[in-house]
Amino acid sequence: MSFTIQSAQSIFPGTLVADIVPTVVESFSQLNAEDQLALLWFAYTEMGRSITVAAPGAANMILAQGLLEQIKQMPFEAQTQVMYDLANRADTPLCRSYASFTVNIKLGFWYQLGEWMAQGIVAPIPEGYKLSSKAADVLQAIRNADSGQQITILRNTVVNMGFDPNAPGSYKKVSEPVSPPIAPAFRTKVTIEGINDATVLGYINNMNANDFDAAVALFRSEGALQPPFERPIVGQEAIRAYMREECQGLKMIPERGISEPVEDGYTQVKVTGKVQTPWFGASVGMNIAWRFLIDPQGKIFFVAIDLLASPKELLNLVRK
Ligand code: EQ3
Repeated sequence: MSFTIQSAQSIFPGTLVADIVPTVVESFSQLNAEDQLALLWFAYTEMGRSITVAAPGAANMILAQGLLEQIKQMPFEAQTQVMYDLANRADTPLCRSYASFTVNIKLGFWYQLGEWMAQGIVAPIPEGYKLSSKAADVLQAIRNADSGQQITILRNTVVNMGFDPNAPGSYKKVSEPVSPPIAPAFRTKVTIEGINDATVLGYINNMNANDFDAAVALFRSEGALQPPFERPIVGQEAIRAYMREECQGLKMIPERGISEPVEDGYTQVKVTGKVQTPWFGASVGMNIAWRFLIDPQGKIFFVAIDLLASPKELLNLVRK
């Protein structure tokens, strides 16, 4: 039997992922716009007490500046309407512009609105606002999640806002500046207990160095990368576009792994560890598994990145 992208998806089937994330994102999407916005405000301010969000780099925010300035000039009522429209995914020019932003610009856009809400420049959530009981349940579910899961929930709700006339997952976004790869002399090299596979180590080291061309070259031309809770991204070009958009400044801290031969000369490798995003730095380490399928030529045929259900899963390196 030869592997297909579909059959590769089920390597290491015993990996327990954080199902709480899609479940909460789904219940969130069923709330009305007012509750969604208020809930995000409460969740964000509660989280802000324990973890700090880094302000986005100015260069990246230039693309959202026009829209933000436009909102800043509006009276409170119109500002509130814009936020409702975004949550309702209304078809307005502003919602279309928002949808054309990359994930990081969307997050930066809300980060700025949040700052302005706190300063009274943008319409705040009314004092004493009472969440519906459904929304209060969703907030409680977010509280029960660990910090890595919480920021993923927040991210996914924000990403879904606005009006996107294109197919979901198409990477024809407004591009943001890409920082150059770290110079070879300054690169760090990871060690992973139980793993000495050059492809896997090369993947992590190149990702940590922002060297996406080198990381993509490790994939087979029709290879695939599957981000948490998403469908596989297939082919080197699509993977490169995704990495330039989503992987800048990520810090990958793999800890341990297991590697074993499977059929037709392929090798499956599971690595567990942490990933930090530039937004939260070292204050949030997401518990992650990478499930690689390496072909007989040493190229990545498939890699899935999973957000793990609990820290205990970091030690789950069994095959089944
Ligand atoms: C203003 C406020 C608060 C209230 C208003 O009513 C509504 C909204 C929306 C508000 C604002 C909310 C804000 C500002 C939310 C900000 C959230 C942020 C900054 C979230 C950031 C999350 C980042 C995450 C989850 C990054 C995860 C990255 C991972 C797991 C990377 C994994 C990968 C690895 C390891 C690979 O090997 C390949 C690539 C891949 C990316 C998959």
